[in-house]
Amino acid sequence: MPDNIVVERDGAIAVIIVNRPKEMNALNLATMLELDRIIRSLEDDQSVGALIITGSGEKAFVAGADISEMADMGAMQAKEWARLGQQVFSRIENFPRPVIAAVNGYALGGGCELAMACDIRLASEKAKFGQPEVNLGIIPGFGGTQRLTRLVGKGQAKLLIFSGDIIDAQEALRIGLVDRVVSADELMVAAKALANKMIAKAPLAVSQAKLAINKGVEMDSESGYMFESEIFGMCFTTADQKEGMRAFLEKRKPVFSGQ
Ligand code: CO8
Repeated sequence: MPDNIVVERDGAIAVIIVNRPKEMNALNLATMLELDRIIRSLEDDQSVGALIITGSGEKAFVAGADISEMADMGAMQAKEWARLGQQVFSRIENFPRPVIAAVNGYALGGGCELAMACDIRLASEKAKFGQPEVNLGIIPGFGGTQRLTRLVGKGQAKLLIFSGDIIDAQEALRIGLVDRVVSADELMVAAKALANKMIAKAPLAVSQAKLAINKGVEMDSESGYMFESEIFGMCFTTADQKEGMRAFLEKRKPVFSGQ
């Protein structure tokens, strides 16, 4: 049986490839469970400094949840399927190290939602984005109504979700749905260069900054500032803070230990 998810290692980077190219990498239940298992195992693997998530083949990142599996679902089953997807995507969002989506083609429905669960979205100029669920009589169910609204604001989120429009990478960049657009040939090189740049920084500082942003955005500003100052103080208990500041003062490059 072919793997629905393939993991390739390149140094400290783990590249997760959704691998159902004939089905435009649509997420069926088996693929979602495989993704969950892989993310859990990578969480515990300290040799992994960053993840890149991408799709197999030329055309699609992920074209959504698998429609053939959903067509005959009842309400309870659909709700459970949505909850499972939400939990897996939250696990990706809260992965303790950086996660980059390298969006190589269609990122529709659950595919756009998967990209939004990543920290940073790098898109090929061929990438296309949309939440076309209303064409199927449903709404986004893997966190799209929440993450898209937080990323691009209510107006643009409603424009995309109510219209089902598919937008190109430049428009996605303009509204803030993606963070950088590169040529298709450069996508993986650019994603790996970005991952390696982050991996070279103080690892605890990067993961704590991620925590401060992800948790802080759910809080009122004052609680967010408090949370930030807690984490800021905690950084001063690390060897990497000592090393980073000492290296600056000694005019040399820091050597971080991740401690
Ligand atoms: N599910 C299942 N199969 C798919 C999907 C999908 N989402 N997308 C594409 N495929 C299949 C096609 O059926 C086709 O199969 P076959 O070769 O057997 O006919 C194959 O992939 C190739 O697709 P096309 O022939 O359609 O290729 P095109 O290049 O003409 O079009 C598109 C590419 C534009 C990506 C087109 O396939 C498309 O519109 N796909 C559907 C996109 C979509 O509607 N996505 C949203 C799905 S719903 C969703 O994601 C909700 C998430 C939350 C779920 C909550 C749980 C209840």
